[in-house]
Amino acid sequence: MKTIKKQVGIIGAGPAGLLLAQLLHNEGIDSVILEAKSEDYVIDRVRAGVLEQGAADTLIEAGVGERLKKECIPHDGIIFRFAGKERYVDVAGLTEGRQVIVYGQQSVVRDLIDARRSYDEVLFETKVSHIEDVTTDKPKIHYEKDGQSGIIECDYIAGCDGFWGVSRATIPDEKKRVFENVYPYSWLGLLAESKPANHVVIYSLHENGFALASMRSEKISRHYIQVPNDTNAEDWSDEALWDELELRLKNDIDGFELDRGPILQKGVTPMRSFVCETMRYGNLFLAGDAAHIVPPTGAKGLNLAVGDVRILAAGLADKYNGKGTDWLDRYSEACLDRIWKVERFSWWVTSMFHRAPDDVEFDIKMQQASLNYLTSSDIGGASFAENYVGLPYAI
Ligand code: FAS
Ligand code: PHB
Repeated sequence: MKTIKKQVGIIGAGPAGLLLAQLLHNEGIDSVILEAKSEDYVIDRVRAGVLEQGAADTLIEAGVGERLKKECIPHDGIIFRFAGKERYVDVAGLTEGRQVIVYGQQSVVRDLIDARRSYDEVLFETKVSHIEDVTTDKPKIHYEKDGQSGIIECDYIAGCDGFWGVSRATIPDEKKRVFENVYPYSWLGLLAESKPANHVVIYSLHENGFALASMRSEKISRHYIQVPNDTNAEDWSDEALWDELELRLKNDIDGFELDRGPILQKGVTPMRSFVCETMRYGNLFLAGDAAHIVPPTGAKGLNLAVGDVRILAAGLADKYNGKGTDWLDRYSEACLDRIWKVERFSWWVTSMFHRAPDDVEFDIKMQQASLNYLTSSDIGGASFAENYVGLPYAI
């Protein structure tokens, strides 16, 4: 049985694990990432697309922002469509110039993997079976690779293995509390070779349900519609999907046409709000989707992961540089303070733009009135804008 010794063992090569490894590397701390899937699978996964300004700045400061700076699409605002009205929320104007940055998660993950390549620190197709001794100062990660089993012996374990990973399950039930809300609808998303519907993202509240128009570049669009939970993407022909998307985005407003093109990928994303309290158990630290899930309305999933690893990297750097363990000791509490605020924002935006099966007419009136208020009041708009561009990080 092969045993590898490292300061930090990281499970999962998603944005959380990869960015943590980059930040630790910049602090001279060695780590290894164990990823169950292949490199191509991890890179080809179509997920988030909108970065908060702070997340983009973190990637640039970490030294993996060259392509981001060249290819990203900054947005100063967002468009809301509802009740036959189109309203522009001047996010930059309401936040002294802060923006959101459209740059696909696939690109973020590729940039981070490229940065790790020369250090050979990402073990792909390496599945972690279990973790042990996390309450000792020599926790161990047990993994399987090419039919062989091995052990990573380390000082600290970062559980960045997403919602379905092994890390959170390692924390005994009596040591954690989980809070969850599963929404009675999902998103059917598509990636297409077509011109974006607008230069900023459009959120549309339609009686048939939510619709969102986004992009990845000037030639690649990313759109979503709300669908029932048991929907199978193949149930929707491409034409029916474009028709419904156009109907909901148009929202009875004249002069709106949606450019159509070959659909490259489509898939259904379930929607849940989920938080695990605590995010630390002994020398195991959870980060990203392993500890919390937000519905994608509000585009916060990837951005929350960045907030976690900024604190974890700072805490580990302080520890290894002999500056004490204050940030490690406060890790869970510091992360959860911002996480619960972002969970609230994501739940609020989701509730404002989606039609629940048991909604009555009064509910849609309330949604329309909420949108009418926050798009006709600078104070209301500023509250949305401050959250959309990203709340301040703890560190
Ligand atoms: P990730 O899930 O990205 O990465 C975890 C990694 O751990 C995976 O690569 C997995 O293979 C690996 N792993 C799991 N178990 C393991 C084991 N036992 N051994 C080794 N490796 C293991 N956010 C948005 O803002 N907008 C969106 O449109 C959007 N769409 C999404 C669509 C989907 C289907 C999903 C699931 C999420 C979406 N998100 C979206 C949220 C998304 O961006 C996540 O928040 C982000 O990927 C979280 O990053 P990580 O925490 O690194 O987890
Ligand atoms: C995306 O571009 O994928 C996107 C944009 C806004 C969201 C969610 C996803 O709220």
